[in-house]
Amino acid sequence: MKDDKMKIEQRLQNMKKFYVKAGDMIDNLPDAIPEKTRRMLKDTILGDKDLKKLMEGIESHRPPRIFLIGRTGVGKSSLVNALCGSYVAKVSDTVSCTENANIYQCKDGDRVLMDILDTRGIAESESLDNKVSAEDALIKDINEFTPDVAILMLNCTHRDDVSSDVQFLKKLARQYAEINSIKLPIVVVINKCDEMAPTRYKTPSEYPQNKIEKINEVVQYYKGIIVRNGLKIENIISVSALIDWMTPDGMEIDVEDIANLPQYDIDNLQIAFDGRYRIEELLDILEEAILDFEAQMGLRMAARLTEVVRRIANHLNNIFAGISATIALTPIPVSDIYILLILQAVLVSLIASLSGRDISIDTAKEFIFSMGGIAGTGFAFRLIAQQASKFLNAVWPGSGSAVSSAIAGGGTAAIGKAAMSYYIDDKTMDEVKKKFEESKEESASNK
Ligand SMILES: Nc1nc2c(ncn2[C@@H]2O[C@H](COP(=O)(O)OP(=O)(O)O)[C@@H](O)[C@H]2O)c(=O)[nH]1
Ligand SMILES: [Mg+2]
Repeated sequence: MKDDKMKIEQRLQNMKKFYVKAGDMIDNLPDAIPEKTRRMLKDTILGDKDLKKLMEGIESHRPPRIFLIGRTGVGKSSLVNALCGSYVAKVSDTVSCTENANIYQCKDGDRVLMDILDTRGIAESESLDNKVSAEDALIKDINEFTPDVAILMLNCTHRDDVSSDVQFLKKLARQYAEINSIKLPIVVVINKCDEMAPTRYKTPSEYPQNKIEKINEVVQYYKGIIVRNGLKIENIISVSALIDWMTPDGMEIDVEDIANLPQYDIDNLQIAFDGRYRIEELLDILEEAILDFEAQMGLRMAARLTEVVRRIANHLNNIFAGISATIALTPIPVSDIYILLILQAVLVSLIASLSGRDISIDTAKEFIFSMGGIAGTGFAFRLIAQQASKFLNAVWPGSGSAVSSAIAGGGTAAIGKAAMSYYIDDKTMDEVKKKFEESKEESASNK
């Protein structure tokens, strides 16, 4: 987890370099690869629209600006950590706008993950007299912040009267739309679901039916208030932001005490217990609610980098499997099998680079050989090619004296999936081999 976190910046840099790397690799393929195949590789990979869009997202994203409104203790700070999957301290000094609001940045190293405007909500304003002017001042602050999305946080464990906050948001949304000519998307998040009875079930997958039903009743209750007040929202969801943290040496620590820890411990906090409930769904909802492409991508980069990587890798895998199948439309004679091997090695190497690792084509070949239980060390590639029958039989039994289109496509896809589970999901070699066998069987049964 922590390892994951530290590598975000490096991984993004690697992914940005991906196109350059892919181009270079194709340019430097051994002469034995026909010009036609090279061109197909280049055109298909570098010209792919979906891949381009994903790359664009990496290139041009900005931290999403999130406006959080909810009473003290409802879990606003915890939600930010839950969304990021790590303890993201507020590094920047909080800028106090009004007595009720402050702005801070969540950071991972030097990288800003999110800009947050945090407010206790209008219900907590001191006096009624103050309320009207405080409200106007707050609306001014929020409009200056121009949030991409507003999150109203409510508490699942007691049914508060939240009408004043709902009315406030309604007024805010109207002004926001007038000033910015786009609507302010509002998402309602009902937190602390884990504390609903029976409270002993904290692990989301173990929530019993009666707990879920009680949670849903609260959702209906709040929904009623929102509808009666005429506030338009994008969505409403019940969640738990519960995460217990521990120091790198395994000491569990109360959230309240985190600030007292040595800085090293704060920077390296780990998840001791993950009680997060429906946070992935909330991320989907937020991504959908945020209208700005760059902010949407920013949210993804902050919260779901591994998913982004997996998506790109999957897409690459399909492209390479397609190319492999195409070049084998005329069955590839065993003596030319290295064309396929090189293609697969390029695929493995690109997948590794997405995971933040820089591996050579030779290392990629080693990886492929090991899938067939063959140690490739020291073999010249040509030599391996001469042994291709043996290799093929180990990797794809029954491929015979020539490689058909289906075998080539399925085989490449299986190698790609194996590379993903090794380099992206950090599985052990044994697990990867198992995965490889499964993928092979899958593709065999699809033939
Ligand atoms: N059980 C449980 N506790 C939570 C949850 N979210 C926050 N808390 C706890 O509630 C307290 C207040 O949370 P905090 O994020 O500081 O609330 P904020 O004042 O809205 O920022 C802290 O002790 C958190 O650990 C949750 O989903 N479940
Ligand atoms: Mg807070």
